[in-house]
Amino acid sequence: MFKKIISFLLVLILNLFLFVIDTQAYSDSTDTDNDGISDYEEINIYHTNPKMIDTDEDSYSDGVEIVNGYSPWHLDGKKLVDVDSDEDGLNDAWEIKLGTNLVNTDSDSDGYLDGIEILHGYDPLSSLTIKIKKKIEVSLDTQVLSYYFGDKNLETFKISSGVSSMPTPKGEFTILKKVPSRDYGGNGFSFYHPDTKWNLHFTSKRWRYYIHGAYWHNDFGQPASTGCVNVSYANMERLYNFAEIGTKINIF
Ligand SMILES: [Ca+2]
Ligand SMILES: [Ca+2]
Ligand SMILES: [Ca+2]
Ligand SMILES: [Ca+2]
Repeated sequence: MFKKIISFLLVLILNLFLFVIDTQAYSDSTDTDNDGISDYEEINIYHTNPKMIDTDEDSYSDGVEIVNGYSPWHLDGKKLVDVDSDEDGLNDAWEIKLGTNLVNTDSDSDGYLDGIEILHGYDPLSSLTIKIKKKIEVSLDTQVLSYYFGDKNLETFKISSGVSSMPTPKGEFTILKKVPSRDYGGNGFSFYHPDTKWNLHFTSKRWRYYIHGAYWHNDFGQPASTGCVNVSYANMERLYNFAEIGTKINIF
């Protein structure tokens, strides 16, 4: 009888212990340093110091940096999209959005780097070789482009489509070709934009249309092109690297 009571008590204590661990790990919203980011998120997602309001000591708190898209542990005002803390080919902003680990190069331990998995369209959180769909959406009404990995929105920004006399075609397209650099205009045209970087060719209906970088204007948010979708250089390089031949584009 005595043995039974002891073992019952032991099981009870063990369960209580596990419950405490569980609660601390999954529902702790404590914010010890009061910087707007919970201890749990600081430790498990952002890898900042939960006891220090300003981990990189650049005078901006961890919370303010994260909300505004800056890295809380890289100095010099570096944006999260411009740092790759674990050098796995996936920037910190996308790691956070995708739920991968920004200090572990291979979040699902399947032997493939997080960045390589995104590049080829595989799930960086599962070792199963199921393809994840990539998708680009362009709204001509709002002059906004968004792109997605599965249902996760990676980036959304303003673009310039064709002016009313030379509109960008609407419809469902796929990327036919990736062209690192090409010239636009020249002989017989009223403009010339040589060495334009990051060109995604999506249709040859009537003309050859691309989504491409544009360095000769900064009018994003309003139509300004001769039919292509213009994207700032700051945004186009990441989109170009992300997109694959066959990636769907929806222009509406
Ligand atoms: Ca905190
Ligand atoms: Ca800081
Ligand atoms: Ca990673
Ligand atoms: Ca992996």
